[in-house]
Amino acid sequence: KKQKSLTPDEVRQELIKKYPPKVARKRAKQIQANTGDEASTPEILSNVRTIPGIMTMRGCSYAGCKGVVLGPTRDIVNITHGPIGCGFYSWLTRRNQTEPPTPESENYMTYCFSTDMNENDIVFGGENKLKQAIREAYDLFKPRAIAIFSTCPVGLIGDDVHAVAREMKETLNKENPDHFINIFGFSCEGYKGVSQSAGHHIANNQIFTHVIGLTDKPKEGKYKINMLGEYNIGGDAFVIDDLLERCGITLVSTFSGNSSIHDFERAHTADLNTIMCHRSINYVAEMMEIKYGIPWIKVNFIGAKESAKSLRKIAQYFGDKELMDRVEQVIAEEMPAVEAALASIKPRTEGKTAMLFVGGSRAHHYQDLFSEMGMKTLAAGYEFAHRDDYEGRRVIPSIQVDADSRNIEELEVCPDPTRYDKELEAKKKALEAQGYEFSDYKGMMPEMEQGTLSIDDLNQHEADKLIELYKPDIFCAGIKEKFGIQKCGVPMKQLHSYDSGGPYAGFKGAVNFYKEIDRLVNSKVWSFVKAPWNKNPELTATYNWE
Ligand code: CFN
Ligand code: HCA
Repeated sequence: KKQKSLTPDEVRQELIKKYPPKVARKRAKQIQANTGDEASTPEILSNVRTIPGIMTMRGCSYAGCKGVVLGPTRDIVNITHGPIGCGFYSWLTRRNQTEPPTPESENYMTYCFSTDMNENDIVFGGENKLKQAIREAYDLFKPRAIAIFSTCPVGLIGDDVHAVAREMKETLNKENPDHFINIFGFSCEGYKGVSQSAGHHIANNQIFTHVIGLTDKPKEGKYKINMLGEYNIGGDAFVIDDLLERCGITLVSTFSGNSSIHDFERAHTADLNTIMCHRSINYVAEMMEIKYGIPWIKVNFIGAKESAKSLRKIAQYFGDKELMDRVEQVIAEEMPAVEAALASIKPRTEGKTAMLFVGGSRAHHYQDLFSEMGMKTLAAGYEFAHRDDYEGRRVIPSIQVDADSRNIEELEVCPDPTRYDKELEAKKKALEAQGYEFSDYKGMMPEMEQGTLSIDDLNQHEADKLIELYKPDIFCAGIKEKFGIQKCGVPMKQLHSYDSGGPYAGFKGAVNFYKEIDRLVNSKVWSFVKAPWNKNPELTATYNWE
Protein backbone atom coordinates (compact mmCIF):
# COMPACT_ATOMS: atom_id res chain seq x y z
CA LYS A 1 0.00 0.00 0.00
CA LYS A 2 0.91 3.64 -0.36
CA GLN A 3 3.85 4.08 2.03
CA LYS A 4 3.23 7.60 3.27
CA SER A 5 0.49 9.92 2.21
CA LEU A 6 1.87 12.40 -0.28
CA THR A 7 0.05 15.35 -1.81
CA PRO A 8 -0.19 15.44 -5.63
CA ASP A 9 2.40 18.22 -5.63
CA GLU A 10 4.81 16.10 -3.63
CA VAL A 11 4.27 13.18 -5.99
CA ARG A 12 5.01 15.42 -8.95
CA GLN A 13 8.25 16.54 -7.27
CA GLU A 14 9.22 12.91 -6.65
CA LEU A 15 8.60 12.01 -10.30
CA ILE A 16 10.72 14.82 -11.73
CA LYS A 17 13.46 15.22 -9.16
CA LYS A 18 16.02 13.17 -11.12
CA TYR A 19 15.70 15.32 -14.23
CA PRO A 20 17.92 18.24 -15.23
CA PRO A 21 16.10 21.58 -14.63
CA LYS A 22 14.93 22.15 -18.22
CA VAL A 23 13.50 18.63 -18.52
CA ALA A 24 11.89 18.87 -15.08
CA ARG A 25 10.20 22.17 -16.01
CA LYS A 26 8.65 20.65 -19.14
CA ARG A 27 7.57 17.41 -17.47
CA ALA A 28 6.04 19.33 -14.55
CA LYS A 29 3.51 20.89 -16.95
CA GLN A 30 2.50 17.40 -18.13
CA ILE A 31 1.75 16.18 -14.59
CA GLN A 32 -1.40 17.73 -13.11
CA ALA A 33 -3.63 17.14 -10.10
CA ASN A 34 -7.32 16.69 -10.91
CA THR A 35 -9.80 18.88 -9.08
CA GLY A 36 -12.97 16.84 -9.63
CA ASP A 37 -14.58 19.84 -11.24
CA GLU A 38 -14.66 21.11 -14.80
CA ALA A 39 -14.20 24.82 -14.21
CA SER A 40 -11.08 24.47 -12.07
CA THR A 41 -9.42 21.68 -14.09
CA PRO A 42 -5.85 22.83 -14.72
CA GLU A 43 -4.29 23.12 -18.17
CA ILE A 44 -2.16 20.15 -19.08
CA LEU A 45 0.73 20.27 -21.54
CA SER A 46 0.19 17.58 -24.18
CA ASN A 47 0.82 16.73 -27.84
CA VAL A 48 4.42 17.97 -27.58
CA ARG A 49 7.65 16.28 -28.54
CA THR A 50 9.07 13.71 -26.11
CA ILE A 51 12.45 14.76 -24.76
CA PRO A 52 15.15 12.57 -26.37
CA GLY A 53 16.57 10.04 -23.95
CA ILE A 54 13.30 9.53 -22.09
CA MET A 55 11.84 6.03 -22.41
CA THR A 56 8.42 7.09 -23.72
CA MET A 57 5.45 4.75 -24.10
CA ARG A 58 4.59 6.35 -27.46
CA GLY A 59 4.62 4.95 -30.97
CA CYS A 60 5.05 6.67 -34.35
CA SER A 61 3.04 8.33 -37.07
CA TYR A 62 3.19 5.25 -39.34
CA ALA A 63 1.72 3.19 -36.45
CA GLY A 64 -1.16 5.67 -36.09
CA CYS A 65 -1.95 5.65 -39.81
CA LYS A 66 -1.20 2.14 -41.03
CA GLY A 67 -1.68 0.21 -37.82
CA VAL A 68 -4.51 2.07 -36.13
CA VAL A 69 -6.86 3.65 -38.66
CA LEU A 70 -6.28 1.46 -41.74
CA GLY A 71 -5.04 -1.65 -39.92
CA PRO A 72 -8.48 -3.19 -39.37
CA THR A 73 -9.54 -2.85 -43.04
CA ARG A 74 -9.82 -6.31 -44.57
CA ASP A 75 -10.46 -5.52 -48.24
CA ILE A 76 -7.79 -2.89 -48.89
CA VAL A 77 -4.35 -4.27 -49.78
CA ASN A 78 -2.22 -2.22 -47.37
CA ILE A 79 1.37 -2.09 -48.61
CA THR A 80 4.11 -0.83 -46.31
CA HIS A 81 6.73 0.96 -48.38
CA GLY A 82 9.81 0.50 -46.26
CA PRO A 83 12.19 -1.91 -44.58
CA ILE A 84 10.52 -5.20 -43.66
CA GLY A 85 10.51 -4.62 -39.89
CA CYS A 86 7.91 -1.84 -40.08
CA GLY A 87 5.43 -4.08 -41.88
CA PHE A 88 6.21 -7.12 -39.77
CA TYR A 89 5.88 -5.46 -36.35
CA SER A 90 2.56 -3.84 -37.29
CA TRP A 91 1.13 -7.13 -38.51
CA LEU A 92 -1.91 -8.06 -36.38
CA THR A 93 -0.22 -7.34 -33.01
CA ARG A 94 -3.15 -5.03 -32.22
CA ARG A 95 -5.59 -7.97 -32.25
CA ASN A 96 -8.12 -6.20 -34.45
CA GLN A 97 -10.56 -8.80 -35.67
CA THR A 98 -12.64 -9.09 -38.81
CA GLU A 99 -15.41 -11.27 -40.13
CA PRO A 100 -15.83 -11.34 -43.92
CA PRO A 101 -19.47 -11.94 -44.92
CA THR A 102 -18.62 -15.18 -46.75
CA PRO A 103 -15.52 -17.41 -46.76
CA GLU A 104 -14.85 -16.28 -50.35
CA SER A 105 -15.00 -12.55 -49.48
CA GLU A 106 -11.84 -10.50 -49.69
CA ASN A 107 -9.71 -10.58 -46.55
CA TYR A 108 -6.10 -9.45 -46.80
CA MET A 109 -5.60 -8.94 -43.08
CA THR A 110 -3.72 -12.18 -42.64
CA TYR A 111 -1.12 -11.02 -45.19
CA CYS A 112 1.76 -8.66 -44.48
CA PHE A 113 2.47 -6.67 -47.67
CA SER A 114 5.74 -4.76 -47.88
CA THR A 115 8.23 -3.56 -50.50
CA ASP A 116 11.03 -4.82 -48.23
CA MET A 117 13.31 -1.87 -49.02
CA ASN A 118 17.00 -2.58 -48.72
CA GLU A 119 20.25 -0.60 -49.07
CA ASN A 120 20.02 -0.59 -52.85
CA ASP A 121 16.56 1.02 -52.78
CA ILE A 122 17.68 3.60 -50.24
CA VAL A 123 20.59 4.64 -52.45
CA PHE A 124 18.88 4.49 -55.87
CA GLY A 125 15.26 5.14 -54.86
CA GLY A 126 12.38 2.77 -54.20
CA GLU A 127 9.66 4.00 -56.57
CA ASN A 128 10.15 1.29 -59.18
CA LYS A 129 10.04 -1.40 -56.55
CA LEU A 130 6.80 0.11 -55.25
CA LYS A 131 5.27 0.09 -58.73
CA GLN A 132 6.22 -3.57 -59.11
CA ALA A 133 4.70 -4.39 -55.72
CA ILE A 134 1.41 -2.70 -56.68
CA ARG A 135 1.26 -4.59 -59.95
CA GLU A 136 2.06 -7.88 -58.25
CA ALA A 137 -0.65 -7.36 -55.63
CA TYR A 138 -3.09 -6.35 -58.35
CA ASP A 139 -2.36 -9.41 -60.50
CA LEU A 140 -2.68 -11.75 -57.55
CA PHE A 141 -5.81 -10.34 -55.90
CA LYS A 142 -7.60 -7.79 -58.14
CA PRO A 143 -8.65 -5.84 -55.05
CA ARG A 144 -10.96 -2.83 -54.92
CA ALA A 145 -8.20 -0.73 -53.38
CA ILE A 146 -4.48 -0.60 -52.69
CA ALA A 147 -3.06 1.75 -50.07
CA ILE A 148 0.62 2.66 -49.68
CA PHE A 149 2.13 3.60 -46.33
CA SER A 150 5.38 5.55 -46.09
CA THR A 151 7.95 4.68 -43.45
CA CYS A 152 10.79 6.96 -42.25
CA PRO A 153 13.33 6.20 -45.03
CA VAL A 154 10.77 7.00 -47.75
CA GLY A 155 10.54 10.59 -46.57
CA LEU A 156 14.28 10.85 -46.07
CA ILE A 157 15.14 9.75 -49.62
CA GLY A 158 12.17 11.52 -51.22
CA ASP A 159 10.19 8.73 -52.94
CA ASP A 160 6.88 10.24 -54.11
CA VAL A 161 4.28 7.66 -53.11
CA HIS A 162 1.41 9.88 -54.27
CA ALA A 163 2.81 10.18 -57.79
CA VAL A 164 3.29 6.41 -57.92
CA ALA A 165 -0.30 5.89 -56.68
CA ARG A 166 -1.71 8.26 -59.34
CA GLU A 167 0.32 6.68 -62.12
CA MET A 168 -0.52 3.09 -61.18
CA LYS A 169 -4.20 3.91 -60.70
CA GLU A 170 -4.38 5.41 -64.18
CA THR A 171 -2.39 2.59 -65.81
CA LEU A 172 -4.24 -0.29 -64.19
CA ASN A 173 -7.68 1.25 -64.77
CA LYS A 174 -6.79 1.82 -68.44
CA GLU A 175 -5.55 -1.75 -68.81
CA ASN A 176 -8.66 -3.20 -67.14
CA PRO A 177 -11.65 -0.98 -67.86
CA ASP A 178 -14.05 -3.54 -66.33
CA HIS A 179 -12.49 -3.49 -62.89
CA PHE A 180 -12.18 -0.19 -61.02
CA ILE A 181 -9.22 -0.01 -58.68
CA ASN A 182 -8.60 2.81 -56.22
CA ILE A 183 -4.96 3.47 -55.28
CA PHE A 184 -3.84 6.09 -52.79
CA GLY A 185 -0.82 6.78 -50.61
CA PHE A 186 -0.15 8.13 -47.13
CA SER A 187 2.79 10.38 -46.19
CA CYS A 188 2.85 8.89 -42.72
CA GLU A 189 6.60 8.62 -42.23
CA GLY A 190 7.17 7.52 -38.65
CA TYR A 191 8.97 10.71 -37.61
CA LYS A 192 6.11 13.03 -38.69
CA GLY A 193 4.55 14.93 -35.83
CA VAL A 194 5.22 13.87 -32.26
CA SER A 195 3.34 10.56 -31.93
CA GLN A 196 0.73 8.26 -33.46
CA SER A 197 -1.64 11.24 -33.45
CA ALA A 198 -0.21 12.82 -36.62
CA GLY A 199 -0.72 9.47 -38.35
CA HIS A 200 -4.42 9.46 -37.45
CA HIS A 201 -4.80 12.90 -39.00
CA ILE A 202 -3.01 11.86 -42.19
CA ALA A 203 -5.13 8.69 -42.44
CA ASN A 204 -8.37 10.64 -41.91
CA ASN A 205 -7.51 13.21 -44.59
CA GLN A 206 -6.76 10.62 -47.24
CA ILE A 207 -9.75 8.38 -46.50
CA PHE A 208 -11.94 11.47 -46.71
CA THR A 209 -10.31 12.63 -49.96
CA HIS A 210 -10.09 9.29 -51.80
CA VAL A 211 -12.82 7.04 -50.44
CA ILE A 212 -15.80 8.58 -48.63
CA GLY A 213 -18.53 9.58 -51.08
CA LEU A 214 -17.39 7.35 -53.96
CA THR A 215 -20.68 5.48 -54.16
CA ASP A 216 -24.18 6.68 -53.40
CA LYS A 217 -25.85 3.31 -52.96
CA PRO A 218 -27.47 3.63 -49.53
CA LYS A 219 -28.10 0.84 -47.05
CA GLU A 220 -31.72 0.06 -46.24
CA GLY A 221 -32.79 1.15 -42.78
CA LYS A 222 -34.78 3.66 -40.78
CA TYR A 223 -32.07 4.89 -38.40
CA LYS A 224 -28.71 4.98 -40.14
CA ILE A 225 -25.50 5.71 -38.32
CA ASN A 226 -21.74 5.37 -38.75
CA MET A 227 -19.56 4.26 -35.86
CA LEU A 228 -16.30 6.18 -35.94
CA GLY A 229 -13.26 5.24 -33.86
CA GLU A 230 -14.16 1.64 -33.02
CA TYR A 231 -11.46 -0.76 -34.18
CA ASN A 232 -12.77 -4.15 -33.09
CA ILE A 233 -9.91 -4.98 -30.76
CA GLY A 234 -10.58 -8.39 -29.23
CA GLY A 235 -14.00 -8.42 -30.94
CA ASP A 236 -15.44 -5.25 -29.32
CA ALA A 237 -17.17 -4.15 -32.54
CA PHE A 238 -18.94 -7.50 -32.84
CA VAL A 239 -20.64 -6.86 -29.48
CA ILE A 240 -21.61 -3.30 -30.44
CA ASP A 241 -22.88 -4.37 -33.88
CA ASP A 242 -25.12 -6.94 -32.20
CA LEU A 243 -26.56 -4.36 -29.78
CA LEU A 244 -27.30 -1.89 -32.57
CA GLU A 245 -28.90 -4.54 -34.72
CA ARG A 246 -31.19 -5.64 -31.90
CA CYS A 247 -32.21 -2.02 -31.38
CA GLY A 248 -33.08 -1.71 -35.07
CA ILE A 249 -30.29 0.77 -35.80
CA THR A 250 -28.55 0.31 -39.16
CA LEU A 251 -24.79 0.58 -39.17
CA VAL A 252 -23.76 2.02 -42.52
CA SER A 253 -20.04 1.79 -41.78
CA THR A 254 -17.56 1.40 -38.97
CA PHE A 255 -14.23 3.23 -39.12
CA SER A 256 -12.61 0.84 -39.17
CA GLY A 257 -13.26 -2.27 -37.06
CA ASN A 258 -14.70 -5.18 -39.04
CA SER A 259 -15.01 -2.73 -41.93
CA SER A 260 -15.42 -2.91 -45.65
CA ILE A 261 -14.21 -0.29 -48.13
CA HIS A 262 -17.59 -0.47 -49.87
CA ASP A 263 -19.19 0.80 -46.68
CA PHE A 264 -16.58 3.58 -46.30
CA GLU A 265 -17.50 4.70 -49.81
CA ARG A 266 -21.16 5.21 -48.85
CA ALA A 267 -20.59 6.44 -45.30
CA HIS A 268 -21.97 9.85 -46.33
CA THR A 269 -25.44 8.31 -46.71
CA ALA A 270 -25.81 7.91 -42.91
CA ASP A 271 -27.97 10.26 -40.82
CA LEU A 272 -25.67 10.50 -37.82
CA ASN A 273 -22.03 9.93 -36.97
CA THR A 274 -21.29 8.46 -33.56
CA ILE A 275 -17.72 8.73 -32.29
CA MET A 276 -16.28 6.18 -29.95
CA CYS A 277 -12.58 7.14 -29.95
CA HIS A 278 -12.63 10.86 -30.49
CA ARG A 279 -8.86 11.26 -30.63
CA SER A 280 -8.17 9.12 -33.67
CA ILE A 281 -11.03 10.17 -35.93
CA ASN A 282 -12.51 13.54 -34.98
CA TYR A 283 -11.16 14.89 -38.28
CA VAL A 284 -13.39 12.60 -40.39
CA ALA A 285 -16.42 13.52 -38.28
CA GLU A 286 -15.75 17.24 -38.64
CA MET A 287 -15.13 17.00 -42.37
CA MET A 288 -18.29 14.94 -42.93
CA GLU A 289 -20.28 17.47 -40.96
CA ILE A 290 -18.97 20.32 -43.10
CA LYS A 291 -19.28 18.57 -46.45
CA TYR A 292 -22.39 16.44 -46.00
CA GLY A 293 -24.16 18.07 -43.06
CA ILE A 294 -24.01 14.93 -40.93
CA PRO A 295 -23.93 15.83 -37.23
CA TRP A 296 -21.81 13.82 -34.82
CA ILE A 297 -22.19 12.80 -31.21
CA LYS A 298 -19.73 11.28 -28.77
CA VAL A 299 -20.58 7.79 -27.53
CA ASN A 300 -18.82 5.28 -25.31
CA PHE A 301 -19.51 1.56 -25.24
CA ILE A 302 -16.94 0.77 -22.54
CA GLY A 303 -18.85 0.15 -19.30
CA ALA A 304 -22.45 -1.00 -18.86
CA LYS A 305 -23.76 2.40 -17.74
CA GLU A 306 -22.01 4.21 -20.54
CA SER A 307 -23.27 1.68 -23.09
CA ALA A 308 -26.85 2.23 -21.95
CA LYS A 309 -26.35 5.99 -22.01
CA SER A 310 -24.92 5.85 -25.54
CA LEU A 311 -27.81 3.77 -26.90
CA ARG A 312 -30.28 6.19 -25.32
CA LYS A 313 -28.44 9.15 -26.78
CA ILE A 314 -28.65 7.70 -30.29
CA ALA A 315 -32.36 6.96 -29.83
CA GLN A 316 -33.02 10.48 -28.52
CA TYR A 317 -31.34 11.94 -31.58
CA PHE A 318 -33.88 10.22 -33.84
CA GLY A 319 -36.59 11.10 -31.33
CA ASP A 320 -38.73 8.14 -32.33
CA LYS A 321 -40.86 6.44 -29.67
CA GLU A 322 -40.56 3.03 -31.31
CA LEU A 323 -36.77 3.23 -31.29
CA MET A 324 -36.60 4.49 -27.71
CA ASP A 325 -38.78 1.62 -26.55
CA ARG A 326 -36.64 -0.91 -28.36
CA VAL A 327 -33.47 0.52 -26.86
CA GLU A 328 -35.00 0.27 -23.38
CA GLN A 329 -35.96 -3.32 -24.06
CA VAL A 330 -32.43 -4.26 -25.14
CA ILE A 331 -30.94 -2.56 -22.07
CA ALA A 332 -33.41 -4.45 -19.87
CA GLU A 333 -32.39 -7.72 -21.52
CA GLU A 334 -28.70 -7.06 -20.91
CA MET A 335 -28.65 -5.62 -17.41
CA PRO A 336 -29.53 -8.71 -15.31
CA ALA A 337 -26.29 -10.48 -16.32
CA VAL A 338 -24.29 -7.33 -15.52
CA GLU A 339 -25.94 -6.97 -12.12
CA ALA A 340 -25.47 -10.64 -11.27
CA ALA A 341 -21.75 -10.45 -12.15
CA LEU A 342 -21.28 -7.30 -10.07
CA ALA A 343 -23.10 -8.81 -7.09
CA SER A 344 -20.63 -11.66 -6.94
CA ILE A 345 -17.47 -9.75 -7.89
CA LYS A 346 -17.81 -6.29 -6.34
CA PRO A 347 -17.32 -7.41 -2.72
CA ARG A 348 -13.83 -8.55 -3.77
CA THR A 349 -12.90 -5.53 -5.92
CA GLU A 350 -14.46 -2.65 -3.97
CA GLY A 351 -11.87 -0.21 -2.65
CA LYS A 352 -9.03 -1.51 -4.82
CA THR A 353 -6.95 0.91 -6.87
CA ALA A 354 -5.91 1.18 -10.52
CA MET A 355 -3.62 3.18 -12.79
CA LEU A 356 -4.30 3.52 -16.51
CA PHE A 357 -1.84 4.74 -19.11
CA VAL A 358 -3.06 4.11 -22.65
CA GLY A 359 -3.09 5.87 -26.05
CA GLY A 360 -5.67 8.58 -26.55
CA SER A 361 -9.04 7.47 -25.17
CA ARG A 362 -8.95 4.21 -23.25
CA ALA A 363 -7.26 5.70 -20.19
CA HIS A 364 -10.54 7.56 -19.78
CA HIS A 365 -13.11 5.06 -21.07
CA TYR A 366 -11.89 2.16 -18.92
CA GLN A 367 -12.25 4.20 -15.73
CA ASP A 368 -16.00 3.65 -16.08
CA LEU A 369 -15.55 -0.11 -15.84
CA PHE A 370 -13.31 0.22 -12.81
CA SER A 371 -15.73 2.53 -11.06
CA GLU A 372 -18.59 0.08 -11.71
CA MET A 373 -16.49 -2.44 -9.74
CA GLY A 374 -15.97 0.09 -6.94
CA MET A 375 -12.33 0.64 -7.87
CA LYS A 376 -10.62 4.01 -7.81
CA THR A 377 -8.29 5.27 -10.52
CA LEU A 378 -5.37 6.95 -8.74
CA ALA A 379 -3.53 8.20 -11.81
CA ALA A 380 -4.20 8.08 -15.53
CA GLY A 381 -2.81 9.49 -18.71
CA TYR A 382 -2.68 9.32 -22.45
CA GLU A 383 0.34 8.66 -24.64
CA PHE A 384 -0.57 11.20 -27.30
CA ALA A 385 -3.98 12.80 -26.70
CA HIS A 386 -4.53 16.54 -27.03
CA ARG A 387 -5.83 19.03 -24.50
CA ASP A 388 -9.47 18.53 -25.53
CA ASP A 389 -9.29 14.83 -24.65
CA TYR A 390 -7.98 15.74 -21.20
CA GLU A 391 -9.89 18.88 -20.38
CA GLY A 392 -13.10 18.35 -22.35
CA ARG A 393 -15.49 20.77 -23.87
CA ARG A 394 -14.07 23.89 -22.27
CA VAL A 395 -11.24 23.48 -24.79
CA ILE A 396 -12.39 24.27 -28.34
CA PRO A 397 -13.46 20.82 -29.56
CA SER A 398 -12.91 21.46 -33.27
CA ILE A 399 -10.06 20.27 -35.46
CA GLN A 400 -6.68 21.18 -34.07
CA VAL A 401 -3.74 21.01 -36.43
CA ASP A 402 -0.85 19.54 -34.48
CA ALA A 403 1.75 22.21 -33.77
CA ASP A 404 4.47 19.78 -34.71
CA SER A 405 2.96 18.38 -37.88
CA ARG A 406 2.43 21.49 -39.92
CA ASN A 407 3.80 19.76 -42.97
CA ILE A 408 0.89 17.33 -43.23
CA GLU A 409 -1.49 18.12 -46.05
CA GLU A 410 -4.07 20.63 -44.90
CA LEU A 411 -7.68 19.54 -44.73
CA GLU A 412 -9.31 19.24 -48.08
CA VAL A 413 -12.82 20.39 -47.43
CA CYS A 414 -15.06 20.65 -50.43
CA PRO A 415 -15.52 24.36 -51.25
CA ASP A 416 -18.82 23.63 -52.98
CA PRO A 417 -20.82 21.44 -50.62
CA THR A 418 -23.51 20.68 -53.17
CA ARG A 419 -24.72 17.70 -51.21
CA TYR A 420 -24.88 19.60 -47.96
CA ASP A 421 -28.10 18.57 -46.36
CA LYS A 422 -29.96 21.62 -45.11
CA GLU A 423 -32.60 19.47 -43.52
CA LEU A 424 -30.07 17.85 -41.22
CA GLU A 425 -28.65 21.20 -40.26
CA ALA A 426 -32.10 22.45 -39.34
CA LYS A 427 -32.73 19.27 -37.35
CA LYS A 428 -29.54 19.80 -35.40
CA LYS A 429 -30.56 23.33 -34.50
CA ALA A 430 -34.03 22.19 -33.44
CA LEU A 431 -32.62 19.44 -31.24
CA GLU A 432 -30.19 21.85 -29.61
CA ALA A 433 -33.06 24.19 -28.87
CA GLN A 434 -34.74 21.31 -27.01
CA GLY A 435 -31.65 20.84 -24.86
CA TYR A 436 -30.03 17.94 -26.76
CA GLU A 437 -26.29 18.17 -26.24
CA PHE A 438 -24.25 17.09 -29.23
CA SER A 439 -20.99 17.84 -27.49
CA ASP A 440 -21.38 16.73 -23.88
CA TYR A 441 -17.92 15.18 -23.67
CA LYS A 442 -16.37 16.38 -20.44
CA GLY A 443 -12.90 14.95 -20.93
CA MET A 444 -10.91 12.71 -18.64
CA MET A 445 -9.68 15.20 -16.05
CA PRO A 446 -12.97 16.72 -14.82
CA GLU A 447 -14.36 13.21 -14.33
CA MET A 448 -11.51 12.02 -12.12
CA GLU A 449 -11.63 12.40 -8.35
CA GLN A 450 -10.01 15.34 -6.62
CA GLY A 451 -6.38 14.69 -5.74
CA THR A 452 -5.83 12.04 -8.40
CA LEU A 453 -3.23 12.63 -11.10
CA SER A 454 -3.33 13.09 -14.86
CA ILE A 455 0.03 12.51 -16.49
CA ASP A 456 0.69 12.99 -20.19
CA ASP A 457 3.22 10.84 -22.11
CA LEU A 458 4.31 8.82 -19.06
CA ASN A 459 7.71 7.17 -19.25
CA GLN A 460 9.41 4.20 -17.68
CA HIS A 461 11.13 6.12 -14.89
CA GLU A 462 7.91 7.81 -13.79
CA ALA A 463 5.93 4.54 -14.02
CA ASP A 464 8.45 2.86 -11.70
CA LYS A 465 8.19 5.79 -9.27
CA LEU A 466 4.38 5.77 -9.30
CA ILE A 467 4.37 2.08 -8.45
CA GLU A 468 6.86 2.63 -5.66
CA LEU A 469 4.81 5.50 -4.19
CA TYR A 470 1.30 4.08 -4.54
CA LYS A 471 1.55 0.30 -5.03
CA PRO A 472 -1.71 0.18 -7.05
CA ASP A 473 -3.68 -3.08 -7.13
CA ILE A 474 -3.52 -3.07 -10.92
CA PHE A 475 -1.62 -1.17 -13.59
CA CYS A 476 -2.95 -0.95 -17.16
CA ALA A 477 -0.77 -0.04 -20.14
CA GLY A 478 0.86 -1.72 -23.17
CA ILE A 479 3.31 -4.43 -24.10
CA LYS A 480 6.44 -2.33 -23.52
CA GLU A 481 5.38 -1.65 -19.94
CA LYS A 482 3.99 -5.07 -19.11
CA PHE A 483 6.95 -7.05 -17.86
CA GLY A 484 8.70 -4.30 -15.91
CA ILE A 485 5.48 -3.70 -13.99
CA GLN A 486 4.90 -7.39 -13.26
CA LYS A 487 8.45 -7.61 -11.96
CA CYS A 488 7.52 -4.89 -9.44
CA GLY A 489 4.93 -7.36 -8.09
CA VAL A 490 1.93 -5.51 -9.51
CA PRO A 491 -0.70 -7.22 -11.72
CA MET A 492 -0.69 -5.79 -15.20
CA LYS A 493 -3.48 -5.71 -17.78
CA GLN A 494 -2.88 -4.61 -21.33
CA LEU A 495 -5.62 -2.22 -22.40
CA HIS A 496 -4.37 -2.05 -25.99
CA SER A 497 -4.46 -5.69 -27.08
CA TYR A 498 -6.35 -6.96 -23.98
CA ASP A 499 -3.55 -9.56 -23.69
CA SER A 500 -5.43 -12.60 -24.96
CA GLY A 501 -8.84 -11.44 -23.66
CA GLY A 502 -11.87 -9.46 -24.72
CA PRO A 503 -14.30 -8.40 -25.93
CA TYR A 504 -14.76 -5.75 -23.24
CA ALA A 505 -17.27 -3.46 -24.98
CA GLY A 506 -20.99 -3.30 -24.29
CA PHE A 507 -22.75 -5.24 -21.54
CA LYS A 508 -21.31 -8.67 -22.32
CA GLY A 509 -17.86 -7.13 -22.55
CA ALA A 510 -18.31 -5.47 -19.16
CA VAL A 511 -18.98 -8.85 -17.56
CA ASN A 512 -15.84 -10.28 -19.20
CA PHE A 513 -13.83 -7.37 -17.86
CA TYR A 514 -15.15 -7.63 -14.28
CA LYS A 515 -14.17 -11.31 -14.20
CA GLU A 516 -10.72 -10.66 -15.61
CA ILE A 517 -9.93 -7.84 -13.18
CA ASP A 518 -11.27 -9.81 -10.21
CA ARG A 519 -8.93 -12.66 -11.17
CA LEU A 520 -5.95 -10.30 -11.47
CA VAL A 521 -6.36 -8.14 -8.36
CA ASN A 522 -7.24 -11.05 -6.11
CA SER A 523 -4.45 -13.34 -7.16
CA LYS A 524 -1.55 -13.47 -4.70
CA VAL A 525 0.92 -14.68 -7.29
CA TRP A 526 2.44 -11.26 -8.04
CA SER A 527 3.32 -10.61 -4.42
CA PHE A 528 5.73 -13.57 -4.56
CA VAL A 529 7.68 -12.09 -7.46
CA LYS A 530 11.13 -10.85 -6.63
CA ALA A 531 12.46 -8.55 -9.32
CA PRO A 532 15.90 -9.37 -10.75
CA TRP A 533 17.17 -5.94 -9.64
CA ASN A 534 16.23 -6.75 -6.06
CA LYS A 535 18.10 -10.06 -6.17
CA ASN A 536 21.09 -8.63 -8.08
CA PRO A 537 21.43 -4.98 -7.11
CA GLU A 538 24.20 -4.50 -9.66
CA LEU A 539 21.49 -4.58 -12.34
CA THR A 540 19.91 -1.38 -10.98
CA ALA A 541 20.03 1.36 -13.61
CA THR A 542 21.33 4.75 -12.59
CA TYR A 543 20.45 8.01 -14.26
CA ASN A 544 23.55 10.05 -14.81
CA TRP A 545 22.63 13.36 -16.37
CA GLU A 546 25.87 15.20 -15.68
S1 CFN B 1 -7.66 0.87 -30.50
FE1 CFN B 1 -7.62 3.05 -30.15
S2 CFN B 1 -8.92 3.92 -28.64
S3 CFN B 1 -7.57 4.48 -31.79
FE2 CFN B 1 -5.92 4.92 -30.52
S4 CFN B 1 -6.58 6.46 -29.14
FE3 CFN B 1 -4.01 3.31 -30.06
S5 CFN B 1 -3.86 1.35 -30.93
MO1 CFN B 1 -3.23 1.17 -28.74
S6 CFN B 1 -5.18 0.73 -27.78
FE4 CFN B 1 -4.98 2.88 -27.79
FE5 CFN B 1 -6.88 4.51 -28.22
FE6 CFN B 1 -8.31 5.52 -30.01
FE7 CFN B 1 -5.68 1.45 -29.73
S7 CFN B 1 -6.07 4.08 -26.25
S8 CFN B 1 -2.89 3.35 -28.22
S9 CFN B 1 -3.87 5.01 -31.41
N1 CFN B 1 -5.87 3.36 -29.38
C1 HCA C 1 0.56 1.53 -31.66
C2 HCA C 1 -0.35 0.33 -31.52
C3 HCA C 1 -0.63 -0.01 -30.09
C4 HCA C 1 0.58 -0.54 -29.36
C5 HCA C 1 0.22 -1.32 -28.16
C6 HCA C 1 1.19 -1.50 -27.04
C7 HCA C 1 -1.75 -1.07 -30.08
O1 HCA C 1 0.25 2.59 -31.14
O2 HCA C 1 1.57 1.41 -32.29
O3 HCA C 1 2.06 -0.66 -26.80
O4 HCA C 1 1.02 -2.50 -26.37
O5 HCA C 1 -2.75 -0.87 -29.45
O6 HCA C 1 -1.58 -2.09 -30.75
O7 HCA C 1 -1.12 1.14 -29.42
